[in-house]
Amino acid sequence: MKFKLFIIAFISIAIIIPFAKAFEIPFPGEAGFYIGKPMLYIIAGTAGDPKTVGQEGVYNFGPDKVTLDGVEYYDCSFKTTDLDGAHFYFGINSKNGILTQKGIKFGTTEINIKPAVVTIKYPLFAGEKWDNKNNKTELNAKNIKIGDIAIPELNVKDVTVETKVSSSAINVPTGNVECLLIETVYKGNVLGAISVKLTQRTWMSVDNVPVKRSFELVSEQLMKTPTIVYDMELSEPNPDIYDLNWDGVVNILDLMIVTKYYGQNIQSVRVPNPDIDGNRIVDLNDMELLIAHFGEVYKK
Ligand SMILES: [Ca+2]
Ligand SMILES: [Ca+2]
Repeated sequence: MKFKLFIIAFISIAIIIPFAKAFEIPFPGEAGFYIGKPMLYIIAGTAGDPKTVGQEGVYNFGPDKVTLDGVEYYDCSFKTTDLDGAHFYFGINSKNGILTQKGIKFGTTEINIKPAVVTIKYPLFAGEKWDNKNNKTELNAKNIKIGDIAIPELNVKDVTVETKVSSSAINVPTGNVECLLIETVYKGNVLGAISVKLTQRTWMSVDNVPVKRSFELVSEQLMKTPTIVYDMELSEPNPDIYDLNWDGVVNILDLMIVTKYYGQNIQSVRVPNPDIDGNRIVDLNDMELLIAHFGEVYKK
């Protein structure tokens, strides 16, 4: 049995094209969004409930869906034990290779984006830019706080949305990870007079895993420093270190991930991490560890 697995593993090494250094994230298909696979994050900042900083929570991309303005979106949630959680509404458009964002909800605050904006355009690479020039974007916010002012409902029309992508190595509890930083800036005028800027930043690993997300609000008229709405960082590359693709079982698919990176030095943590023993190289030890745990089933 063991011998057979080694044969499969070495054949896999031979057929997989070595990983290119300059990294680009191709459209990974629906499966590449790890739908319904829990990932652990730590809250690194939030103005809403500062005592939650340092708490760990679980992020899930779907699998539940919500219908907003007649279209279905994945309800992506981040939950800790004492939070109702934050929700991000994303749509996957496989035909065009884009991820759209329809809204955000945290506590009682809800932001609906009309129409949904392109949040990731694949393939994703440093230097890429896009904007909403051809769309009139409107933000509808419920129960929002700007500085000390609480506003029950607010419509902001003609919002400009600009996104740029850059390379960024980031240090999170998981380790130092090479990422592509997607920075989206929403700008608009509230009540025709107060300028408000919302910046959403997502750091994506080469394997399309959001390693960190932050969302900040600035209004020069209303506040001296930006308000961190939320800031969350990946806490572990993988809760079950042998189940690299988070599907709940250690099998050939996980072995394929190890073989894909076989022989490579791991300069920055990969997510998921094929360097199982943490010696910075993907080698036979990692493969043996994985094979020793082959067939194990993890409860999610
Ligand atoms: Ca697996
Ligand atoms: Ca290793």
